[in-house]
Amino acid sequence: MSNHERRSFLKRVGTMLVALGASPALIANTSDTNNRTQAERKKKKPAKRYTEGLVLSTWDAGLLANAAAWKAMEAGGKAIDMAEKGVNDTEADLRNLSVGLGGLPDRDGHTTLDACVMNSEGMAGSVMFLEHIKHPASVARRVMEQTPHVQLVGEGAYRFAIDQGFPHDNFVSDEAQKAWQEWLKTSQYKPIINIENHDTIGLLSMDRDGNLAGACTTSGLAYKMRGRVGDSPIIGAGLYVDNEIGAATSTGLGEAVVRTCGSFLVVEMMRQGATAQQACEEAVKRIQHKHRNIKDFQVGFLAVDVTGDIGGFAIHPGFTYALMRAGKNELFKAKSLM
Ligand code: SD4
Repeated sequence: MSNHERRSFLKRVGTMLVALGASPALIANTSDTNNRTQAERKKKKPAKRYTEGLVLSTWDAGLLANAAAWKAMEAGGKAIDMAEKGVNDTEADLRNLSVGLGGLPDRDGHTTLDACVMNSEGMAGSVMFLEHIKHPASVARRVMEQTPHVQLVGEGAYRFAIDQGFPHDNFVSDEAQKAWQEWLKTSQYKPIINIENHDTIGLLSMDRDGNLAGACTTSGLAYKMRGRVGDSPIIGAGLYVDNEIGAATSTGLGEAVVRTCGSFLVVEMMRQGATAQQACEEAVKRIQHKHRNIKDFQVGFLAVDVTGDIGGFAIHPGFTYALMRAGKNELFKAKSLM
């Protein structure tokens, strides 16, 4: 929005408030706040960007994903290439029960995949409820780069993938099918923290130009209802990247993250001055505030800001994350609320 457009927008809001009978104090406050934020923004020195390369990703599988992302960077890749190649590595691991075609199925026995990506320009792509395609994150990238849309779902996403040259894959994981058969005996839906349902990969990448991108990919909650979509492919929930501020991703019970726009919230907190760690903690606290049953589910957030400062926080202990920078790739245990 240009200054002129902003001024006329504020004028219109003011007129609207008058029409609605708002008090002069409220009207003054609206434009005051705006002026103040603008002045503050002008005063604030631009943060010094981290330009040595960084990859931050969820859970233990993040170590291998980070290494793949780093390799992509060494090969001249940008942040978005790092993000895609990193999570492709996890998607290709058919033993992973939470990501890719090896993931645990829905109640009807079908593995359905969700993924999204965001690049440094703030562009986004996402696929949901996608079947028989090995690399949903790469399809999400094609949605971002080859279509005017952000999200494609189910049959449409599948057809798009096939049109784009992705092969149909009939892989069925024996392990996942066995687990589903076992589950069918009781058909009880009860997410178990950290064990049964959580290994989604959310990966945040920073290239040597200091630009940010991210990807998130999952088979979603085990034994979910057919058609259920979680946070992972939802821009602002499972992933959010703002190259001026930072990036965030989430894992855990997607419904809780969607309800609170989790990753967007983390990035917005950083915009308001919170550190990456404080922002992750605030987002978990927001989930706590909005849910009565947080002892029954897990959510974890990761964040990085443009200076390379990182944060990670979860509801329960047990959330691990992998951080690679300066060529060193390490696994950490996130702090938690409980
Ligand atoms: C979902 N957030 O579909 C995902 C699940 C998850 O590791 O994180 N699994 O709700």
